[in-house]
Amino acid sequence: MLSKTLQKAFNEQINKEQYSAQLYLSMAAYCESLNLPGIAHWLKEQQREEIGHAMQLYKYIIERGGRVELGVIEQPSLDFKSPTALFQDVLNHERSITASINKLYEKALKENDYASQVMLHGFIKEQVEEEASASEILETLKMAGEKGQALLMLDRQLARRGMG
Ligand code: OFO
Repeated sequence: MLSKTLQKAFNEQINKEQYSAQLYLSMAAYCESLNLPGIAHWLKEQQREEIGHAMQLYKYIIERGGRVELGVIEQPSLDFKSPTALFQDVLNHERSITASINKLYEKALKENDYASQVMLHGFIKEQVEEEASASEILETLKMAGEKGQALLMLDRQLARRGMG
């Protein structure tokens, strides 16, 4: 059985994952408005992944005899200034999620809750990938700039996410 402290922390993490999904969908909508359907597609795939993270936590709380308690999802930004600024925001956001997962893990360590520790290993690994992919796209945008051919090429490349 999950302790009340851990149950609260896992529920808070569900809310953060739901906010991540909301943020990436808002970012996708911004990219659609700039006629960048490939980047928008990448962000919509990201949104789906975030819902997946929330649902993994949902399932885990229930498996451990806990109670899922959903909260209000904060409104995301609507304007992101530029594609480069947007990916800087993605990277900053993922770093804040990594910090939050690490805090959750520390709580599981403190309580000697081994099952929660094992469950969180997947999330810790996932955060390495999340930060790496955001950082890679950000670096490409910084190098290639945001105008013309280079941006179009990146848009085409990101359109292929999830297509093997
Ligand atoms: Fe982006 O990894 Fe979940 O929030």
